[in-house]
Amino acid sequence: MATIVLGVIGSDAHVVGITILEHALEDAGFDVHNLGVQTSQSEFVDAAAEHDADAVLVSSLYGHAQQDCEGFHDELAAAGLDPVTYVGGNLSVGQEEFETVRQRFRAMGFDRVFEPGTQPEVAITTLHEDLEETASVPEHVVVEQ
Ligand code: B12
Repeated sequence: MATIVLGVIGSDAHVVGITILEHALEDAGFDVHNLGVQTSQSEFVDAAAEHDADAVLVSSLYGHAQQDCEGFHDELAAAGLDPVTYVGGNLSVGQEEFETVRQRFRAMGFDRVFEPGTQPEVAITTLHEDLEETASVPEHVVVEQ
């Protein structure tokens, strides 16, 4: 099963969303390394290298996501890493159109940019698609060969 590194970037201390994501991803069978809140770019990069992460999920709620994520993909590349990268939470300040926000973070290198309030199931389904894995099959389901 795929390995996921996740955390809340910068000085952001909003812990609830990332904790829910951690448990949902673990329940879905992913190998999850939650770096928690107030995680620096270099801590993300070091953890991604240490755990050979397939995907890195960045959360930001407090309105400074753009500044905190600037140069993040350069740091990953400098470490020779190219994981799938997602960012989500509450990525802007004010009433900005989400499509504008999405384009900005896509231009920064994120593979996917998630709207405020994205449910964990959406992240799980998308990870399965992006990592080209089949969803885990419950034990009682007989799979015909
Ligand atoms: C609780 C809360 C706090 C608590 C946090 C306690 C804690 N340790 O967690 C306290 C009181 C400390 C706090 C402080 C601040 N907060 Co606050 N806070 C909130 C509040 C009310 C709820 C956040 C929450 O827990 N939501 C519940 C969880 C389950 O939802 P979630 O975090 O959105 O996560 C879900 C999804 O978004 C998604 N998700 C999240 N990240 C990611 C990442 C990926 C990759 C994916 C796929 C999905 C995903 O998955 C989760 C599960 O569904 C929100 C308002 C709101 N209603 O959202 C404001 C809010 C986030 N806070 C805000 C602000 C401004 C602050 C402060 C800067 C205020 C201040 N001036 O001091 C500080 C920042 C302090 C810091 N260093 O971080 C603003 C941010 C504004 C913005 N972005 O434009 C908000 C939106 C309030 C507002 N309307 O103004 N806050």
